[in-house]
Amino acid sequence: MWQELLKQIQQGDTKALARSISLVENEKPGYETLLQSLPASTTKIIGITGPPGAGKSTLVDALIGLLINTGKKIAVLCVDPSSPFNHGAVLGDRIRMSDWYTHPNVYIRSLATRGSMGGLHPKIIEITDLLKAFQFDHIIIETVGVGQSEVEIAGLADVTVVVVVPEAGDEVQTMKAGLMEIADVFVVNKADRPDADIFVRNLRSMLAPSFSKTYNEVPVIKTVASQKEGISELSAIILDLLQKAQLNDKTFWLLAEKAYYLIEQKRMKDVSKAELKKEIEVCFKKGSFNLYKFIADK
Ligand SMILES: Nc1nc2c(ncn2[C@@H]2O[C@H](COP(=O)(O)OP(=O)(O)O)[C@@H](O)[C@H]2O)c(=O)[nH]1
Ligand SMILES: [Mg+2]
Repeated sequence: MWQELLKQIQQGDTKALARSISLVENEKPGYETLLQSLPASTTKIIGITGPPGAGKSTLVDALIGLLINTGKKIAVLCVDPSSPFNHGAVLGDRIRMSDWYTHPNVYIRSLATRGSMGGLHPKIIEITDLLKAFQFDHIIIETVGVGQSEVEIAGLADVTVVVVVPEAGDEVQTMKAGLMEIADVFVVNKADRPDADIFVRNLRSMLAPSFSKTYNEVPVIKTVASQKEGISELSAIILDLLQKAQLNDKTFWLLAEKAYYLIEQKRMKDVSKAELKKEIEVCFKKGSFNLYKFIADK
């Protein structure tokens, strides 16, 4: 079954792609074989992250509009951990990206995290790799940057775009260090707001070489996504960064990051807390229980 699916995916069958994503999401029999059969791919991932309401979906919508003009095939994965039941995210994104839902060269899929608070979707790495097998020209992943998830997206994307909005002038000062570290590009969206220029200036000075050497090349771009302003500049920068992201040290760090995450998941797969509790109880009642010895014997 998976052989047929893989063949269909490679031939550009979006229904087969959707089916294989469900297969992996639900860990249906054969999903591991399918994943292990995926051919090597060089498609790069564009990550777009930032707080809820910053205009990420609107921005992605505008970016699709630019990229599609050049005849490219594009996949978009929207991951919204703030909506465990998905409805909100799907509806909102569907309206915002409505132009593209029926376009033959665009594939949009929304995912919600299940169960966990925040963070990325548990199967995001695998789903991204399925998309890579389809041979899209660009894969865009939109995630909500809350808590740790913005750091996680950095381990997934070859180029990470952090979207922020101009707030009170000194908001930049309190911006989470996490966002600073992962951004390859900063987008100040909603630049139609009054304090946009002050905000951009503060952000730039914060990113200036005097602040830290590492950040001195992070571009800051002003956009008004709802008016499609600043999009071509952003797109040019992203394409340039993607070009530079060809096989370098970061490529292997990204793969190591993914391997680490997958190994961790695999290890924990057979561990059930309820089962542990039962075993501990038995051990404990035998007397002189030692937690470390218990773990070592596992
Ligand atoms: N004023 C203004 N509103 C915008 C801009 N970009 C997006 N919006 C609006 O901001 C709201 C949230 O946008 P959305 O793309 O869903 O944000 P997301 O949660 O980051 O994906 C929507 O009502 C958009 O129409 C912008 O540049 N200026
Ligand atoms: Mg969104």
